[in-house]
Parts: sequence; C-alpha cells; structure tokens
Amino acid sequence: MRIVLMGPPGAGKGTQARRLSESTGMKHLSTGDILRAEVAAGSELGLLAKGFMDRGDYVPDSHIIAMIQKYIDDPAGVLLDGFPRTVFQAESLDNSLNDAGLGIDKIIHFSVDTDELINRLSSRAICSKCQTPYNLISDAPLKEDVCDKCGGKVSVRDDDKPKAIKNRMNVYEEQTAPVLDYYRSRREVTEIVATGSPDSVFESLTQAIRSGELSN
Ligand code: B4P
Repeated sequence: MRIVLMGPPGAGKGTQARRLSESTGMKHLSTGDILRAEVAAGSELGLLAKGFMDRGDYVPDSHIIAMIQKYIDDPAGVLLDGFPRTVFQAESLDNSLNDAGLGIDKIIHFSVDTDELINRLSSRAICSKCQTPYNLISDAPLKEDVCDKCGGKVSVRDDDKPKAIKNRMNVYEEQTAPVLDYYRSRREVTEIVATGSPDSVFESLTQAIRSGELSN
C-alpha cells in the first residue's frame, strides 16, 4: 500500500506519518528527513540541499526524484511524507509506479489555518544528531536544548525562523497547491481537518484508512 500525506508546512505530516508507521509497520518516507540526514552527513546532495532548505525553497526536482526512487516499491508499504511537492514530482511518481505495476492507494490532505501553522513551526525544534523532533511548547526535551534520546543539541531549524517560514508558505501556495489540483482531477483526495491535538488527528486518520473511504 502507498499513502501520500499532503498539507502545508507544519500541518503535521511528519508527526502523523511517524505514528502511522509505528502502528502499521509501513515505511515512513520523509523527503525532509532524508535531506536533513544528507546535510548532517555533509554529502554532495546535502551540501547542495542546505541552501535551498534554509531559505525555505524546494530542492530541485531532479535530485528529489533520484533520491526517492529506490524506496517506492518497499514491500512493507510506503507512507510518502513531503513528496510529491511539485506537479513534476507527482507526474514522475505516477510514471515510476505505473512502470512498476503499482499505484497510489490513498491520498490524504491535512488542512490547518495559517496562524496555527506559524505557531507550530515557530515552536518546533530538532536534535541535530539523531533528528528526534520536539515541540518547545507541548513536547520539550527534559533538559533544555539537550536531546532526551542521544544527548545531541536540540535547536530550532533554520527553515523554522520567521523569514523562511513566510517563504515556505508562499512556495507551498505556488508549487504544492497545484499538486492537490492535479490529484483531485484524477482521483479521490480525503480531507482531514488537522487542527485538533495530535491524538485526535491520528484518530481521524486511522478511522479514514480503516473505513476504506479513501480507496481509489
Ligand atoms: P519537511 O521536513 O517535509 O517539513 P514540514 O512540511 O515543515 O512539516 P510537517 O507537516 O511534517 O510538520 P510536523 O509534523 O513536523 O520539509 C522541510 C524542507 O525540506 C522543505 O521546506 C524543502 O526545502 C525540503 N523538501 C522536503 N521535501 C521536498 C520535496 N519533495 N521537494 C523539494 N524539497 C523538499 O509538525 C510541525 C510542528 O507542529 C511540530 O512541532 C509538531 O510537534 C507540531 N504539531 C504537529 N501536529 C500537531 C497538532 N495536531 N497539534 C499541535 N501541534 C502539532
């Protein structure tokens, strides 16, 4: 099974994908997490991606598409979090899946109003070593700035600073909102209002998947 989770920056795609992956065993494929790991490792892709990410811009399609190819047919099933983000990425995904005789089983769109998105992103922090995510308001590390899991430094991502957040919202409207139109014109997209607590959003998500109302 392949499920695409869509929504603006901070909508909770990563939060929900991690939970769903834990409860189902499906592979959580987060392009943001993969890119951050490349940046931390100082790889060629990481060095290229860092500038785009820190500004809140998208990393060029060709790099992203090459990066995810090897994961899309994982037999455990795949939760796509943060991909596709452009119409070109969506078309490439459709082509790759068609070639492999596979398809997308469910597309879920999380909606959250802009003020709430900005609040969430401004309070998000991450461990620079193991990438464990924190929220400085609702889920802060036990010791300030220190990761509970590995002792690494916890800090606010450069792309969660106000100027980059503003740019990310604009980039989302310009480049990712059209992906929703692309999918809506081809198959069913299920809407989840993701303004409640992480628990209540997870309940809506699992209910929607269980009910089969998302099947294409
Ligand atoms: P991502 O890492 O994908 O991140 P995101 O969209 O910012 O966040 P997400 O929606 O997952 O929110 P989260 O659960 O963390 O992208 C980062 C960058 O990578 C992009 O800007 C781009 O540069 C690059 N990139 C990634 N994919 C790419 C692609 N395909 N093409 C090109 N470039 C790409 O939640 C946010 C915060 O809200 C957290 O603090 C969380 O604790 C909190 N939260 C979550 N749910 C909540 C709830 N229900 N209530 C209250 N708080 C909640």
